[in-house]
Amino acid sequence: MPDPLAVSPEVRDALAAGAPVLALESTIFTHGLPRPRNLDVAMEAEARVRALGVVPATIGIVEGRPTVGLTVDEIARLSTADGVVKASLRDVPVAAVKGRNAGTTVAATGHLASQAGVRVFATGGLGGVHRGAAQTFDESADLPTLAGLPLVVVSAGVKSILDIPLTLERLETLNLTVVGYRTTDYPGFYVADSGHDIEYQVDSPAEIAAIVRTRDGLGIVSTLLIANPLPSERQLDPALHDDVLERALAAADAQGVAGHDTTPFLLDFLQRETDGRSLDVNVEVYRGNVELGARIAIALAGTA
Ligand code: PSU
Ligand code: MN
Repeated sequence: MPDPLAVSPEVRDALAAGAPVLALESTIFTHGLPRPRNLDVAMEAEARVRALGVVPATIGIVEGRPTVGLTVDEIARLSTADGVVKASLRDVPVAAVKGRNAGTTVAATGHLASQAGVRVFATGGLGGVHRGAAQTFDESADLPTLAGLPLVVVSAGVKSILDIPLTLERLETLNLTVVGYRTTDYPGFYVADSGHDIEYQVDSPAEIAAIVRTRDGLGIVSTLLIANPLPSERQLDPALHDDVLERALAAADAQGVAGHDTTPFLLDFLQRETDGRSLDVNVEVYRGNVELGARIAIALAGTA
C-alpha cells in the first residue's frame, strides 16, 4: 500500500535540512470563516509565514489525500468546493478512502503534522469543553489528541462559546502544559482576558524553545499550548461580546444544534450579529498566532 500521507516536496526538504516549518490547519478556512474571506485569510497566513523565512505547511485532505503542505491551488479548492467536510482525527481515514475533500481540525492537523515531523502549529482557537458538557459530554477531540503529541500549538485560548474554566480543568487532567505569552491572563479569543488566570508566563520564542527541549529531553509527550492574546485595543467590545454570545447560545439551544455543528453555528451567529466585527477580530487573532508560531519555529529549527 502506498503511503497514505502526502508531504509536499518543499516541506519535506525543509524538514530534512532542519529549516523552520509551521503547520496551519484547514478547518479554520473550510468551516470557521465565511466565503470569500476564508481564502484570503488562508493565503495571507501562508504569505506571512514565508515573509519570516519559515515554510508554511497547511494541512488538509484533498480528494482523499491527507496532505501536509497544500499547494495554493489545493487551498483554493478546499476554500471554494462544495461538500467539503470537517475532519477530526477519527474521520481522516474514512474521508481518505471515500475520496473526500476535508478541512482538518486541530486534532487531525496536529496528528498529521507530527507524522510528517512538523513540531510547531499555529491556529486561531482550540476546541475545548462545550457549555453543558456535564450533560452532553461534548468535549473536542483536540484536547486528548494534543495530549498525546509532541507539539507546540499557538492559539488565543478557546473561544468564549466554550466553557473556559472546564476547558482549563481538562488541560490540567490531560497534562497539557499551558503558558501565556507575556501574560498570565488566559485569553478569551475575542477578548484579551477571559477572566481566568494561568500559572506561567513566557516572554520569548527562545524561552518556549527551551521548554520544548527540556520536555522532550525528559521523555514527556504532550503538546505545549501557547496562549497568545490579541492586544486589548484590538479586542471585541466586551459588552457587545457578552450580549451576542448569550443570544448565540440561546439560538443554538432553540434550534437543537449539537455535536460538531455547534462551533460553526455559533461562530456564524456571532459574525452576523456583530456586523462582521467578530470576524475582523478572528482574523486579527489568527495573524498574531501565525506570526508567533513562525518565530517559535525559527527558535526550534535545527535542534533535536
Ligand atoms: N475554534 C474556532 N474556530 C474554528 C475551530 C475552533 O474558533 O474553526 C475549529 C478548529 O479546527 C477546531 C475544531 O479544531 O473547530 C474543533 O471542533 P470540535 O469541537 O468539533 O472538535
Ligand atoms: Mn465537539
